[in-house]
Amino acid sequence: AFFPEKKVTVIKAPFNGGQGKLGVEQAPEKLIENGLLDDIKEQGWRYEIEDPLMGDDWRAMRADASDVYGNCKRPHMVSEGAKKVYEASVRARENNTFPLTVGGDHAIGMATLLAFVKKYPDGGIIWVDAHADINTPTTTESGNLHGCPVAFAMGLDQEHWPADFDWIKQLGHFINPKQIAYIGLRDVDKGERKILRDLGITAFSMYHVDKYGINTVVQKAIKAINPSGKAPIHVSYDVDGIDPQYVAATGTPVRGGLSLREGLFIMEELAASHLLAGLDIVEVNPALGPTKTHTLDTVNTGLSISRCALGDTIL
Ligand code: EXY
Ligand code: MN
Ligand code: MN
Ligand code: MN
Repeated sequence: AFFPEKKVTVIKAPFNGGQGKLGVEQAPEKLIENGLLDDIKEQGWRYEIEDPLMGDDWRAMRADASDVYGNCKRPHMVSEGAKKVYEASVRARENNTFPLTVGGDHAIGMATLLAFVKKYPDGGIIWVDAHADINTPTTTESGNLHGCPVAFAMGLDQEHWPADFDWIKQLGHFINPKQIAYIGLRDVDKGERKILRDLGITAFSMYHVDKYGINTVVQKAIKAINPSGKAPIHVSYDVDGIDPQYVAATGTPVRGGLSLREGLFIMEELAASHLLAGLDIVEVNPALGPTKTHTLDTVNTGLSISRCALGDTIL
C-alpha cells in the first residue's frame, strides 16, 4: 500500500486565475462546510490541512491588467499559484500522505502532476474532464490557462512560455505523454486534437464510454498508463467531466457527459485497485448554480468523488 499511515493532506487551492469567472475560489470552503473533512475521518483516515495560497493578495494579482503574455491571461498569477500548490504537494509526497487537492480552477493541475512525477517518475495519471486542457501558449484561443495545465506539465511549446514559468523548466522533470490517459472528453479544440494525435496520448471520449462501457474504459486507461500493473495512479478530476445535469455549478459545462454513476465508478474502481495515489477535485464553482439546489448537487458530487476515492467498495 502507498499510504500505510492512512493520512490525507487536504491541500486547499482556492485559485481562480486560470479562467474568467469568479466563485470557483469558494469551492474548498464549500466542500469543507458540507462535510469533506468529516467524511475523511469517518472513512478511517487521518488528515492535515495545507493552505498554500493563504496570505497572498490574489484579488490584487487578478486585477493586474498588465499580467498578460501574448494570448495568455494572468501568467504571473497562475505561475505563483501553481508554484505554491506544487510546493505543498511535494511536502505531502515526501511525508507519504495522500494529497487531496481541492480547487479552484484546473490551472493548478500542472502543480499536482509535477509533484506526483517528482516522487513517482513512472506513475500513471488519469485526467477526467470534458476538456483536454492541453492547449499551449501558441494554440490557446481563449487565453485561459486552466485550458493549458497538461501542456505545461508536459513541457510542450517551451519556447513560447512566459518567463514566469521558468521554475517549471528548472525542475528538470516533466510528465511523459505515455503516462497520462483521459476519460470523458467531448470538447477538444483543433490544436489540442493535433497534439493528442501527434503525441499518441490515450484518450477516451464520451464516444468510447458509450461504445465500450465505463468499466472497460477504466481498465483500458489503467493498462495504458500502468503496463506493470504496480505503478501508483494520480487522478485529476475536473467535475465538468460529469454531465451538467449533476454538475451545473461549473464554469465550462458541456452536455453529454458522464452519468453520476459512471463518474463515481472511475474512482471506486481505482480505489479497489489499491493503485490510487492522489486526487484533485477542481472546477466546482458555487457561484454558478442556477439555483441553490444545483449548487448543492455539484458540491455533493465533489464530496462523492472524494468518498469513492478514499473508500473501499460497500460490501
Ligand atoms: N479548451 C478551452 C480553452 O482552452 O479555453 C476550454 C477549456 C476549459 C478548461 C476546463 C477546465 O477544464
Ligand atoms: Mn512575473
Ligand atoms: Mn473541464
Ligand atoms: Mn479541466
